Amino acid sequence: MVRITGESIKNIPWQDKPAGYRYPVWRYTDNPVITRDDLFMANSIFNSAVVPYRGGFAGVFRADKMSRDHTLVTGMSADGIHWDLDEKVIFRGYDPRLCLIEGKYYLSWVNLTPHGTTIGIARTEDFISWEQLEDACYPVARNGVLFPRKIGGEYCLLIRPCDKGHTPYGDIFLSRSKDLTYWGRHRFVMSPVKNWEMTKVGAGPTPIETSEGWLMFYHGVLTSCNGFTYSMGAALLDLDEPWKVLHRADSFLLAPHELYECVGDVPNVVFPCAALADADTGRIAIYYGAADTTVAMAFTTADEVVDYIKRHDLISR
Ligand code: BMA
Repeated sequence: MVRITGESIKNIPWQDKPAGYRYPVWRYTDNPVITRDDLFMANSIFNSAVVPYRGGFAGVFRADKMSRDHTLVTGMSADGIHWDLDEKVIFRGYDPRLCLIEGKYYLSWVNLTPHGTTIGIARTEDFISWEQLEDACYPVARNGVLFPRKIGGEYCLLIRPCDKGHTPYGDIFLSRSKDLTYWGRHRFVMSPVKNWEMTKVGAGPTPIETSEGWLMFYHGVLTSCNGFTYSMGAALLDLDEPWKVLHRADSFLLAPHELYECVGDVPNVVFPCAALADADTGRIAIYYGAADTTVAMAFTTADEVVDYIKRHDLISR
C-alpha cells in the first residue's frame, strides 16, 4: 500500500468509485460544486484552492467578476463540497494554490504586474489577515506551486516560465529558497512529452508526499484545430531531489469529457489547483476548474494513481 505522509482528514469529501469503472480518477456525481451563482457579481468561479482548516475546510477561489477582473476571494466549508464564499477581494490575480507550511497557510497565485504575470506569495493563519511576501520571480511566470515542507533545508517552488499571452510553450522548473524571499538554485523538472500535453505543462495542486515520491498532479495542454485542450496528468518526483521525475504517466488521468468541462467561457479545460489527501485511508479529493467557468471535483486513491502512473510510465521505457 502506498503511504501518504500528511494529515489525517476524517471528513475528506468522498464518493466510492462506481462499480465496474476501470479508470483511476472518477468524478463527483453532483459536479460542478461551485458556480457563478455562489458569489454576487461573479462571471465565473473556477481554478481554486482548498485546505483542511479547523475541522472543516478553507479555500481561496478564483472569481472573475462581471467586469472580467481576475480576483481572489476566500470561502469556508464544513464538508468541502458546500461553500460559503466571502465577497471581499483579498488579491487580484488568478489560479491560487494553498499550502500548509510550518503551521501557516501559504497562498501562491498568478499575480498581475504592469510587466506581465508573476508568482505572488502571501501567508495567513486565519484566512482574514494576509501578509504578502515578495513575488517569487520577475515576470513572466505562472503555475507557482509550493511544497508543504523544506527539502534539503530549503523551501521549494514549482514554477512555469511563460510569455505575456496564451503561451504556446511551457516546461516545469523548480526554484529553491532559504527564506521564501530569495529564490534560486533553479532546476529543470519536465517538458511536455506526449500528444495530450504536446504544447505545455504546469504544476497543479500542492504535491502530495507519499512513500513512492512526491505525487504531482499537473495540467498538460494539447493544441488542436479548435485551440487548446487542458487535461490532468500525474508524475512522481524524488522525495529528496524533487526536480528528478521518477515516474510519469504517458496518458492523462482526467480530460474534458463531461459537458461542464467541454462548454463554458473557455471550452475543453480541466485545470486542477488543489487536492486533499487523507493519510489514514489514502483517499484523495481533487478540485479542478471546469471550462474556466465552475469548480468541479474528482476522486482517486494514492494506490490507484501510483499504480496507474507506474503501469503507464514513460520514464522507465
Ligand atoms: C491558462 C490559465 C488558466 C486557464 C487556462 C485555460 O493560461 O490562465 O487560468 O484555466 O489558461 O484558459
